[in-house]
Amino acid sequence: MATNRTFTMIKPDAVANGHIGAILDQITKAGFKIVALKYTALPAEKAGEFYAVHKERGFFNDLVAFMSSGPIVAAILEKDNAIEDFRKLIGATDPSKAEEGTIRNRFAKSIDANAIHGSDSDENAEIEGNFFFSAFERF
Ligand code: DGI
Repeated sequence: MATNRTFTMIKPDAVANGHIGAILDQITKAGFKIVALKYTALPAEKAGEFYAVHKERGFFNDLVAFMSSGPIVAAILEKDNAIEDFRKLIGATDPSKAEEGTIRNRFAKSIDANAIHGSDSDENAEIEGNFFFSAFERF
């Protein structure tokens, strides 16, 4: 298992509900090192760009509206086996199917407002990290 990186966003629902601290605590306690961190927001145009892969899906407009509805926290995380371990830590896309104790199980209310994002591949982690952070913002 190589040490590698993943990208995450704490989504507008979890930020609005006051869960930034608890989620970052769970992430760092699970062994992820924060190597970049930003409190920011995604205007609709940027949210559409970030989720361009879903643009033909029925839920795309709702997804863009939700992701641009309030501030988010973006971060790059480092750990052995980062992508797979982080997907396990956040749980299934639909929080009603997310395992007990996962971040989505604890903090998400619905499939569209599901608290957190985690990259699904090394390649996407790189693209998504570059979307939010310049070289001098990552360590
Ligand atoms: O990688 P994930 O975030 O677990 O899931 P994904 O890449 O398949 O989808 C990206 C986001 O799009 C997901 O976190 C929430 C939203 N989404 C996915 N499937 C559905 C959905 N939203 C609605 N309303 N309905 C869906 O079926």
